[in-house]
Amino acid sequence: MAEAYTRAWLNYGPAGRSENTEYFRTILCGNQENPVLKNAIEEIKTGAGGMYSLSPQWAAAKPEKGGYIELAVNADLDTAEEGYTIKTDDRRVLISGKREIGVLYGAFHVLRLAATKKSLAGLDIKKQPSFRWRLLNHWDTFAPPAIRDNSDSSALAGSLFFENHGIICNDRTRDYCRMLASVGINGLAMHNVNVYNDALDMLLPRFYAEMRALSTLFESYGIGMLISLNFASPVLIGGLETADPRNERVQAWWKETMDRLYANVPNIAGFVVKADSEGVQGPFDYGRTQADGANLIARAIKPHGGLVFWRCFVYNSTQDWRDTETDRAKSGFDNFHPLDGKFDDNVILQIKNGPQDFQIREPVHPLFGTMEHTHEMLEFQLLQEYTGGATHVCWLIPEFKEVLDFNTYALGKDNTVADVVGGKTFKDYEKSGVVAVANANSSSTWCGHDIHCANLYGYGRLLFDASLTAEEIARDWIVQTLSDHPQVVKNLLHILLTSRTTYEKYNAPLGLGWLCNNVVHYGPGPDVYEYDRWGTYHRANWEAIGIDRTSRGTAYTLEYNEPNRSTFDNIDTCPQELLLFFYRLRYDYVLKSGKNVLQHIYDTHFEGVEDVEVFLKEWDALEGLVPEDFFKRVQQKFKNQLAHSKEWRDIINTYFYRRTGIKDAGGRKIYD
Ligand code: GCW
Repeated sequence: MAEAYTRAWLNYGPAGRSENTEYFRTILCGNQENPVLKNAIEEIKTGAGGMYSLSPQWAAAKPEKGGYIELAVNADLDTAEEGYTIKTDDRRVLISGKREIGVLYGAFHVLRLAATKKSLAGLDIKKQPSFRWRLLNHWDTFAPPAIRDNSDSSALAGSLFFENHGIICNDRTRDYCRMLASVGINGLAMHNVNVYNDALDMLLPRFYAEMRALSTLFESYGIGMLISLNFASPVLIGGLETADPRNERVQAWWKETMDRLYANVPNIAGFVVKADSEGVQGPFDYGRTQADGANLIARAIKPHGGLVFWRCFVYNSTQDWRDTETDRAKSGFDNFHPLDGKFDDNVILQIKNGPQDFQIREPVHPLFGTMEHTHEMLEFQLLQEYTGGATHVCWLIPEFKEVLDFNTYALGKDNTVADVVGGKTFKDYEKSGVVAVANANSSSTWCGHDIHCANLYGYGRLLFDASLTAEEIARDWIVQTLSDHPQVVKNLLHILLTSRTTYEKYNAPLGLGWLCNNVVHYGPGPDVYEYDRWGTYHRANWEAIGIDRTSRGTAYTLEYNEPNRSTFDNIDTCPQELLLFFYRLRYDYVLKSGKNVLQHIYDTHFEGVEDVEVFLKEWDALEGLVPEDFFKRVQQKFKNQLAHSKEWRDIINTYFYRRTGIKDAGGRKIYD
């Protein structure tokens, strides 16, 4: 564990005395025993101390004089369960929650307004989350995988939750919960979805005490505990010979194991399952379907109100590169779509945003909006596995918004991904939601890079209020974390809002993906995946590149609802930024920009590096305007990013130059 760590966006730096100051004199709350309300009171105290050097007093009755913040639970509030209102009258800011958690969210809202220097006078706000479940899946493990414990390449470094084969619950865990609650995250799985060794025992008495301590802490911040489980547990830890979902002893084992777990650990929201995926066992091993598998767990936990988050990342990971028939992009749809209506009501399918694996640009997964009778949840990745590790700034919120705004045309009507996973299209709000692979770890900056915290922050804010713009979110993060100095806001806004496009420029062109190294998924390796077993081939030769996924090729396009199907199936209407995902193109194919594919690749790789040069300059201009230690850490990161973007530029450009023998039209340096 890192000894000291930053406060990220909850630093509550001096906000300067303002009209807001007065309100922070007293906190009126009828019940300071409730753990959630207690946390709200503590948070306001911390905020008032940091921002105004005040120590507000708690009071059970209205103070005689002076400003105050009142916290109240009001079950009649006309909002969803986690909703709240904020109203300012005269000398009082009244925060009302339908339940205690709404009060806590409201308190964080007020603190955010104060920290971003907005007035608390005259407020009349009503809020409720856009999605019922706003989740994180940590991919932490009991012992960090050595190969990934690399501070440059991956945020999968040390774990927030595990150390020396044990489970951690300490002050830092509490601070993490504060951060999550401050942006409305309400559920969290600690362990990686690949569950082996010690992690199998998270269902067993061995860890009840630790799990109980954690889930109780989580609960006081409105966070439900999720547990990742291994489908083969009945064999691996249960002493049975089979994990067949139709076997009665297997069913009984799950029921008993879950009954005991629920009796000992409170606040379990559900279970995350990766099955039949990348070597992990699953129902296919017994000739059963994914629905048989999911329903097995669902039935065992139904009496406890639990949910199964069943992942759709099921594909053949032992493909032969010589096989040109199998298209991995189709596997999610092919394995799950025929099962629509076969899943129990407490099963939610957890579907990655794209059909492959968190590449910087992918089309939206075709399962969204095509399963009318099934609860669907969207899975993003905050962990920058493919998007620059702990080195490259790549702010993902603009991408997340694009995905949420994508029109699936479910039911033949306008229905965005946000509608589908928000429970508006087919199913109910209660089983709706979004999850992301988490990016925080044991590093002193939380995410291995101070600016990466903006991804975690932005994710939570966006899920709570999907109508926020990327710019609004970015601005709040900047001011809460650093400063409202115009130069700081301007430069960082530019960096955040353009960083994804910049990364895409030097990472992989036109939706191609997979030009990276294997395992760490960091750094250029244009042929590394080409002859491997993962089904992710670009098949570049001397004249063309890409896979034809149209109706003339692998027919992936047919998995979409109309009119998306036709749009992608026609090269003239297919979005340009996805052309190499959907088509095999000659290098001299001319894009709408007037450039051919090869020149586009060269140009974007040169531009990407130039963009990072600008980022570095913009950051350098902030010296003296942001805390010095923060400044230095980030400056070093930008230097590393610049060097590494050059590596991307030169390796990718040389790769294509060697393939084609065609020089850059601009005469720039491409190595032979
Ligand atoms: O991107 C891949 C990762 C695996 C991961 C898998 C998944 C946790 O490289 O490490 O396994 O996706 O999503 O299951």
